[in-house]
Amino acid sequence: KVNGTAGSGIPENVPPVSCPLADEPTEIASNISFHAKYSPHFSPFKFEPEQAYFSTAESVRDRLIQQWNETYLHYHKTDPKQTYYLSMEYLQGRALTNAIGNLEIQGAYADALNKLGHDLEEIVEQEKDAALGNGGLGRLASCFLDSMATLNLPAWGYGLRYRYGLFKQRITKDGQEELAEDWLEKFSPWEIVRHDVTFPIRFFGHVEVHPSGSRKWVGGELVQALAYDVPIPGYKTKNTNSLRLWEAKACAEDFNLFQFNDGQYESAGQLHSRAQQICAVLYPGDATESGKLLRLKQQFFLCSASLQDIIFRFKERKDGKGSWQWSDFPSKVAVQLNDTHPTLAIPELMRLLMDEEGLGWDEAWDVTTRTVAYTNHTVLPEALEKWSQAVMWKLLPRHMEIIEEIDKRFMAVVHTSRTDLESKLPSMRILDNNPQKPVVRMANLCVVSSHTVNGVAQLHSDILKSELFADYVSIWPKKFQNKTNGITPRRWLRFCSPELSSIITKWLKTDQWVTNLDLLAGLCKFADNEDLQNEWASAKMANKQRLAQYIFRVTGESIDPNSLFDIQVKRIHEYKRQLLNILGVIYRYKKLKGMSPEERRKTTPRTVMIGGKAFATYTNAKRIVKLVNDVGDVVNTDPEVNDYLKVVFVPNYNVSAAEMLIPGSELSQHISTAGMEASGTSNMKFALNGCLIIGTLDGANVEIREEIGEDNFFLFGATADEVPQLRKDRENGLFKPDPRFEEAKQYVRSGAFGSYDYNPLLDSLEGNSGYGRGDYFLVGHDFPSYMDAQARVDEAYKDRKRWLKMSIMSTAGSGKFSSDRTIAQYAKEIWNIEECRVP
Ligand code: T68
Repeated sequence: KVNGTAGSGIPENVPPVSCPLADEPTEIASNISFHAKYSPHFSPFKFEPEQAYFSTAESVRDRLIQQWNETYLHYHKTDPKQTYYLSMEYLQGRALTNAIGNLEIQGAYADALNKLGHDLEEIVEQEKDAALGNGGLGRLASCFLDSMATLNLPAWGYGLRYRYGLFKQRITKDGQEELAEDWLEKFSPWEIVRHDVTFPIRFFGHVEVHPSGSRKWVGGELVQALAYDVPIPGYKTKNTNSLRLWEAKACAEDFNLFQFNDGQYESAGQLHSRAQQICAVLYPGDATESGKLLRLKQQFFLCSASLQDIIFRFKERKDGKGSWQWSDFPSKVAVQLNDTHPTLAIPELMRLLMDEEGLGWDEAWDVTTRTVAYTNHTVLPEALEKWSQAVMWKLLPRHMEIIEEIDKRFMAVVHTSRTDLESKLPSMRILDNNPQKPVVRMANLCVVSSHTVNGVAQLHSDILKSELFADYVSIWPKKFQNKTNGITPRRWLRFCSPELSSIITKWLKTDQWVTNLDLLAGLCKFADNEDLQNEWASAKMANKQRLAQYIFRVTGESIDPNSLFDIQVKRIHEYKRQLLNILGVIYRYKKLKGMSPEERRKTTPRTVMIGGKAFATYTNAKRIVKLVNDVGDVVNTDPEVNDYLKVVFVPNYNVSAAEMLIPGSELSQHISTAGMEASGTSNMKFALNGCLIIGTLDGANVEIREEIGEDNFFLFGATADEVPQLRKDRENGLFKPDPRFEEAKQYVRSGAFGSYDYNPLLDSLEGNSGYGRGDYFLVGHDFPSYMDAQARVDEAYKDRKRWLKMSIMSTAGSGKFSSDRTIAQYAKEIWNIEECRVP
C-alpha cells in the first residue's frame, strides 16, 4: 500500500523492535551517546553543546515516534471523526523543553546530560526557533496543536515547510535590517520525512470537457507535495498528533538531462527551481505580480495536498474494506480554515469530489459545506484577501469555474428568497466584477461556503456580526460564533516560569492547574497573604534577573532589576500603537530632565522594553523601530535620568525571546486603537504570568479585564463604538490636542533624538484627514488618558503589597485563557469531535 497506510507494516512473525527507550538517567545518557556516535550528521568524536543538543533531541524523538505510531494506529482502529487544521503559518518556536516537559522526563534528561558533562539549560539554547509564521495567527495555531494533543483529540495540523521562515531582525544605525533565518541550516531533528506520502499538485493548464459533460483539469505544471511530519506530544498523555508540513518537489523527469549535457545548466533545472520556489519563504512580499502568483501557488499547494491526503485517509478507513458513502465524509472530517489563506480548500474539495470522484454539484456542495469552517482574524480592510480574477483564471482555471458557479448560485438564492437583500448583493457577492480590477473576495467565499464562521474574541465576533458580515447574518443567523483565543499553559507558564509554577502548585496543593487552568482561581483567597506575596516577589525577581542578563547579552545594555519592567512586544503596526508608547516615554524623559534630583528620586524607576518585527516594506513601522532605538541611545547615556528611565529595543523578537521576556515583565502594554486588534494573545500570556496590563477596551483585553477584575487593569482610551465618531470629529477639525502630546512630538522634531527625519512619521499624527495624515489610529485622542493611566501605574508600583496582590489576581483570573478551553469549544461547537485517548 502507498502513502503510509496503517496496517500494512512489518510481518507479525518478526519480533517487535526493542526500542532503547528509558526513564533512568544512566540509560538516557547511553541513548544520547548512541545518537551522538551513530548519527549521520556529525563526527562521532565531537560532543560539544551543538552535538549534545542534536543527539538529545534525537533520543527524545525516538519516544515521540513510538507514541506517534501508537496514536496513529489507535485512531485508525477506532475510526473517530478527525479535525484538520489548515494554516499557512505555525510559530512553533523551540521543541526540546516542550517535548521533555510534556513527556515528564525533564529531570531525568537534566541528570543524563550532567553525566555527559553538559547542562540541560545550556543545551536547549542551541535549538533554533521554527518560525514558520508571522505573529499571533501562527502562534495561535501552534498553541492549538498543543491543546488538541493534550485533550486527546484526533486532529492534524497541515502547513508548509518553508525553507526560510520569518526573517531575522538586526538593528543597525539605520534601523531594522532583515536577514534570512536559516532554521534548517544543519537539519531539524523534529521532522520525519515521509517519502511514501506524496501527491501531485497541478498549476495552470486548462479545462477539458468530455462528451458526457464532465469536466477535467489537465495540462499545465505538475509538482509533487512531499510530507514531513512533526510529532506533537500532548501533556501527560500518550496521544501524539502530527503537524504535517508539505514540501514541493519537482519530478525527476522534469530535469532536462539533454539540456544539462549541452551546457544549458539553468534551463535544464528550470522546473526544479520553480518547484523549489514554492516553499522557499514565508509570505513573500506581494507588491509584484510574480510575488502575488507565488503566494497564490503556496496557498493552493497547501490546500490541494492536504485535501488529497484527507480524502485518502477517509477512503483507507477499515483498511478500505468497509462500505461507505460520500455523504459520511462530514461525519468523519472537519476542516478548519485559519483565516482566508487556505480558502482554496473550498473549490479544491468541490473539484476533487466532482471531477475525480464523480459526485454531482449538489452532493459535492452538501459535503463541502458540512465539512469546512472558517476563522476570521482581522477586520482591517487591507488584510482581507482579494485575488485578481485574471491571475486566478490563469493559475487555477477549473477552480475559477467552480467559484463562478458558487457565486451564481448564491445570487440566485438571494434573488428568489431574499429580495430584501438585493441592494446589498454587490458587496455580498464573491466576485467583485469592477471592470478596473475584477477580484475574488476570499472572505465572502468562506462565509458562503462554511457551516460556521467564528471570530477570536467576543468584541471581535460582535463586530463581525454587526459590521463586516452583517448582511449575511439575517440569512444564516446561526452560522456566526465566537471562540475567544487562548494560549497553552504548558509553554506559557509551566515551562517558561518553573519558579512561579512551583509556587502555584504549592499553594493550590495540586499541579492539576496545568491542564485545568480554572483552578488558578484558588489563588484569589491568598492574594493578601504575606507569605505567598513574598514567595511571589522572589520568583518574579529571579525571572527579572534572568531577563536582565538576556537583555545584556542581546543589546549590551545593563538594566536594573529593581526598576519596573514595562514591556511591549508584538509585530510593529500603527494600529498597535508602539508610537503612543514611545511618545509617552519621550514625555516622561523630558519631565525627568526638568526635575530636581530630589524630585527625581520620588519617581518610579522604569525600564521600558519594546520589541517586534516590522514588515520589510512597511515604512512607518520601520521608522517606529528606528525611533525607539534612537530614544534609547539618548536616554540610556544621559547620566541625569539614567537611574530612573531606560529604553531598550529588544532585537529579533520571537517565541524564544517571548519565553524570556514574559515571565520577567511587570507591566505590559496592549494599547491598540479600540476595535482594531481582533484578540491579541500575548496579553493572555502576560496576565497569566502575573504581569499587569495597561490597555484599551480592545480584543481580548475586554474579557481579561472582566476575569481579573477592573481594579487590576490599567484602562484608558476611546471605546470601539466611539472610534467612528472621533474620526469624523477629527475630519471636521474638532480635535483639540493635549499640550503634553504636542510637547512630545515637538521634542522629536527638534532633533533631540538625532538627525533622522521623523517628520513624515509625526505628520501621520497631524491634520484632519488624508493618506498618511489625520491620525487615523487616534494616538492624539488617547494620549492624555494614556498618560493618566501611566501615572496610576507609577503610584500603584510604589505600594509593594498592593502591586503584588494585583499581580497574583492577574494570574488567578487567567484560567479562561487556556487554549484547552478554546479547543474544547471548537471541538464541541464547531467540529463535533470527541476525545480518542490512546490506552
Ligand atoms: C492576529 N492576526 C490578530 N495575522 O491580529 C490578533 N495576516 O489580534 C489575533 O490575536 C491573532 O491573529 C490570533 O487570532 C495575525 O497574526 C497575520 O499574521 C497575517 C498573516 C498573513 C496575512 C495576514
